[in-house]
Amino acid sequence: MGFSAAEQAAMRRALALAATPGVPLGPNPRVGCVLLDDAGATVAEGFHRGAGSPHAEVDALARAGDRARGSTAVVTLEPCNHTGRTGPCAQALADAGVRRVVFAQPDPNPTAAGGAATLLAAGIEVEAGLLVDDARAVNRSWTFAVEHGRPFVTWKFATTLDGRSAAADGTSRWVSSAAARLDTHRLRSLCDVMLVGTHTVEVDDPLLTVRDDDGAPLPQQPLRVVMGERDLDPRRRIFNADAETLHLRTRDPHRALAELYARDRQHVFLEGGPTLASAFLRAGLVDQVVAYVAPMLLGAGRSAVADLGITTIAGALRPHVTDIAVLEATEGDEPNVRLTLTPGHPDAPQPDGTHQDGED
Ligand code: AOF
Ligand code: ZN
Repeated sequence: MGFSAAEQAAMRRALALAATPGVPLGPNPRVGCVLLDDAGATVAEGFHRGAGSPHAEVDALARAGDRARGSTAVVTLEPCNHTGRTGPCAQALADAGVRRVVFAQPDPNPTAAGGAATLLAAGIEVEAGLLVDDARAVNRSWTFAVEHGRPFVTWKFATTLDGRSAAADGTSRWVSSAAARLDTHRLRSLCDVMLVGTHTVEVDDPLLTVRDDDGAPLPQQPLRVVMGERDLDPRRRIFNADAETLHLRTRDPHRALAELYARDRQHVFLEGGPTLASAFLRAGLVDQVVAYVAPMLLGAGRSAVADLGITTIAGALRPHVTDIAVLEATEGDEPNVRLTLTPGHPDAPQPDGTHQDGED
């Protein structure tokens, strides 16, 4: 069999539909669907607009009406097989008389999977895998979270040339440049959790919201999460009305991530201090590192990450650099460098197999 040129073009279109700007971040993946007639012409298009709204296939079927009969459905994700917030798409496609279904990514969600088998049992031709890598990339955090049973973790930190994140007296504003801070807000907006420890809340009193160039909070905010066992002063800025806040009374990264996954969270932006960063690194629970390096020297002060249990150079963690960007200088600033890295071998043993607790 294989995929026709029209199907390949339709899948590219479906991927673009899936990534339509403005769809809110939420528990559901982004999905696009294009219905083709026998000649390969588009009958209708659809996409998913977030949890609770119709799935992409149902959206396209509704637009096609009777013209869906005999068509080929090109979908970025395996049609679902379950009744969740909405009904099963596999059944909807069969009921509409669709002849053939081409999808990119098999649904990794055990609750929803099985649509391909249902379609085949209904006598519909099914082919999978077209542009699967692109489809996974559209829903990178969702795919990761569902496959690993925990959110993806991006650890972000700002450091001086000598690896310090605060001066000896504890002051840390501002290590990175205005351009770097703005860039951080852009990255925050791609995540659904901002995570710090109780120590950071006590010492820095951060807002942890996503703000625009003028400092105004954006309408959609990640959940602010503080982990650690100590009580927090309710007057801290993190408890203001700009976003929701959750205090997780644990110091264990595994437990924190399990709790966040249970709350449908898929991408954690870890901005805690050195102890929390160290706890996540030791537990092997950092999936991406974003480091802003400022041309500044302190010579003393808090290091960006606490002890990792590494005593010799051979034991160093050596993440791979996946991107280097220069954030151009603005008035009164020097250029900063942003390094993006991934842990070298996700399954490689960590320097210390046990996970250490952290509270900052
Ligand atoms: C599809 N098409 O457009 C989407 C699918 O709670 P529900 O009912 O919205 O179901 C969410 C699950 O359904 C989600 O985790 C994923 O497995 C699948 N999403 N499936 O056929 C769609 N958004
Ligand atoms: Zn569905």
